[in-house]
Amino acid sequence: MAELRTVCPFCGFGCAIYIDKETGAISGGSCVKGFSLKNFMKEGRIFTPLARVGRRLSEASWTTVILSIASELKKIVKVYGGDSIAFLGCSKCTNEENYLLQKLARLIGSNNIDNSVRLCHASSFKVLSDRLGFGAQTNPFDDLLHSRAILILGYNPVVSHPPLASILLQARNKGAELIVVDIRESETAKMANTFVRLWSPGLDYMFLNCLAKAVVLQGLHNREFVEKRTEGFEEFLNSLEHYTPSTCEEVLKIPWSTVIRVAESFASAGCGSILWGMGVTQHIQSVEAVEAIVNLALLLGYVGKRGCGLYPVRGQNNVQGACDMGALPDYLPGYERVEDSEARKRLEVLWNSSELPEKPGLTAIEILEAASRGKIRALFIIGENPLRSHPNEEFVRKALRNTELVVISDARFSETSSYADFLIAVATWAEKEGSYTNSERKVRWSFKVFDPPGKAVPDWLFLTLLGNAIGLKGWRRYDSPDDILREVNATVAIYRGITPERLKNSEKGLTWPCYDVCGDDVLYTEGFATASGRARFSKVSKPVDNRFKGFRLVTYRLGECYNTVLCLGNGADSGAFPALINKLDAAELGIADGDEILVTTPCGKMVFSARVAEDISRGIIAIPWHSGVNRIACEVPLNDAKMPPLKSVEVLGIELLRKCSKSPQLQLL
Ligand SMILES: Nc1nc2c(c(=O)[nH]1)N[C@H]1C(S)=C(S)[C@@H](COP(=O)(O)OP(=O)(O)OC[C@H]3O[C@@H](n4cnc5c(=O)[nH]c(N)nc54)[C@H](O)[C@@H]3O)O[C@H]1N2
Ligand SMILES: Nc1nc2c(c(=O)[nH]1)N[C@H]1C(S)=C(S)[C@@H](COP(=O)(O)OP(=O)(O)OC[C@H]3O[C@@H](n4cnc5c(=O)[nH]c(N)nc54)[C@H](O)[C@@H]3O)O[C@H]1N2
Ligand SMILES: [Mo]
Repeated sequence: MAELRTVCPFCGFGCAIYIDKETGAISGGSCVKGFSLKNFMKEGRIFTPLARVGRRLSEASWTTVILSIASELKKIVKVYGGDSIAFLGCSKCTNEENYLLQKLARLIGSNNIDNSVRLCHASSFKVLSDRLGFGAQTNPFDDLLHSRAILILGYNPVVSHPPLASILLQARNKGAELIVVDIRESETAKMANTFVRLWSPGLDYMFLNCLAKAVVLQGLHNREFVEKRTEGFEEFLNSLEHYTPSTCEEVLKIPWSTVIRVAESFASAGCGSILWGMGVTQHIQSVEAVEAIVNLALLLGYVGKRGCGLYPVRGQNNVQGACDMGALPDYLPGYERVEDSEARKRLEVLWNSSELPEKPGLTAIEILEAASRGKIRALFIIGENPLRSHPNEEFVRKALRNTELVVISDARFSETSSYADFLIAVATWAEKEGSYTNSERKVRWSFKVFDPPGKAVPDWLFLTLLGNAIGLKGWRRYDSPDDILREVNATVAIYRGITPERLKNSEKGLTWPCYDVCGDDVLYTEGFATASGRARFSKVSKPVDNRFKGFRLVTYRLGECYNTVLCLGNGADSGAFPALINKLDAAELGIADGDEILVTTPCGKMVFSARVAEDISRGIIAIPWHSGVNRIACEVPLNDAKMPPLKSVEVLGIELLRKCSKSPQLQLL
């Protein structure tokens, strides 16, 4: 068999990518990112481990690097304790690597471990696990073909998950009603039957509560489902009293008849799904918004059935797996709570370790905040680029500068990697093997096809050697990803049946929960995974007038760019990153298409090129986040899931800097 199966390293849709070992030919990619894989993976690589000598990073041997990190770490733990160490990562690494990373952290005595979910779907995770049982998508993607109405909020799959957009298009062609809610007419909005443009960012929870009110007023809710399968309905209904047709009209600035029309078409479909993305989660009110999504689904009985699903579509290729493996400050592997002494005891026995730390650790932004005050003495960054991906570059820089020991593992040089004391050169896609879990909870094995370049090694090997060198009680030398996955099978109940043997032989993958046999790929068909077996409604908060003073900076994604790593055909200086502004706002500010503007936030200033648009709400300046705009985003306030407000940054001013007729330019000040 010359062709080997891998999993695409980009998004959480997780296309299978096949590589012919002999010719190197690649097939299976279904979007522009996937098509770029072969060349892209070779760019900017780190070939050898590097250690800081004075101001420079110099080549060093693996032995020196691992022994030096181990010895510095031991000194720090001895003086300051295990919780002075923190870990960021790694939604790009395999399940086995994430499992090892969190084990290393916990055996060192630290629960300060988080991953990019904190910038992404942490609020979805929190609400879904609290209300339904599992912090995950309920149904597979193909199931959308059975949905008769599909509500999409703050999510642009045409750009972010193109193969899913194809499924949505098929569903629409089969007669499903596609309803898209966004603050601008996104590519996905263009294929909708109904598009609702919100006039202000962060308004989704009120829109959803108004939809729920309309459903109740029209008597369209599913009484049988509510009665048999849920709890907390009365309290929810009482709290919904604050939402009346007139308060809804006031806060949403859309006629009540529009709300009724959307509610009716979604409710009367009989079977519907809800998809949401960063436009919902990266806001201060995102926990309320996801609660409102769950409330609406429960009200209509749109969960636990084929064609009725909740889809917080996952961003990174293994962000689901990183969470499943417990790379989280408050959850052990398999979603057992850190405070649960029984769960900790079970792990202590399995790991043959001494006592595990019992207090939940710091989340990602809290880790950097503590680091900026010198409270984190050693920081491990495994496959993240916080200097670009986290808000407020100056804040991140300060955190990196004020940390004694910074260990960064990456496959390529990034903005952040220059802050490393030790830079770990690692293997990436197709250069290592292991399992990944996509947004559907589907676990698949990705085979090794190529050797890593130079002296690079897979993250799991680095971690296993480091644990050994530190001499952690309970650590053991792992020989292969299979070896680690076997320990995962023994530790994580929902992965018990996902053994290396089964997984390697499974073309389509195995979906969790998979105790001994893998069950249905639709969650909650029988009961919810809560203590009572019922799903819980959330009370809603009062509507508030969302009027912000001045502008808000909103970020979004481009199809040809991937997070901080990839921008095909664009350079940061090519003027490819325009700032969208409504044409009426632009006229008031004297701005024309292509003009250079200065955007000021409480966290900095940056120059962009204006793109005057009609299809974006007023009071918003929307900028692709790949542009480096996080330089001026702010890290606070955090929402209830400890996420920063990446989609609604306060803007202090927008100034016209220079009239430009030529091609737009983006410059960093
Ligand atoms: N090409 C490409 N694909 C990717 C990525 C990439 O960078 N590039 N990244 C991957 C990752 S990590 C993730 S998490 C996913 C994210 O995928 P998406 O969630 O689709 O990402 P965004 O474009 O950031 O945000 C989605 C939409 O939210 C809208 N929006 C902003 N504020 C609001 C609001 O308040 N309300 C509403 N209703 N809408 C709002 C924006 O206009 C945008 O259209 O994509 C993954 N796939
Ligand atoms: N303003 C604003 N900011 C945002 C967002 C936004 O919408 N707006 N989106 C947020 C979202 S949804 C996310 S998920 C985050 C993403 O934030 P990050 O995870 O920091 O971003 P990536 O660019 O995906 O960086 C991943 C890094 O992992 C490395 N890598 C890849 N494979 C491996 C591997 O196997 N091992 C190791 N060790 N390294 C590897 C890559 O080279 C790269 O440097 O950004 C967030 N930031
Ligand atoms: Mo993400």
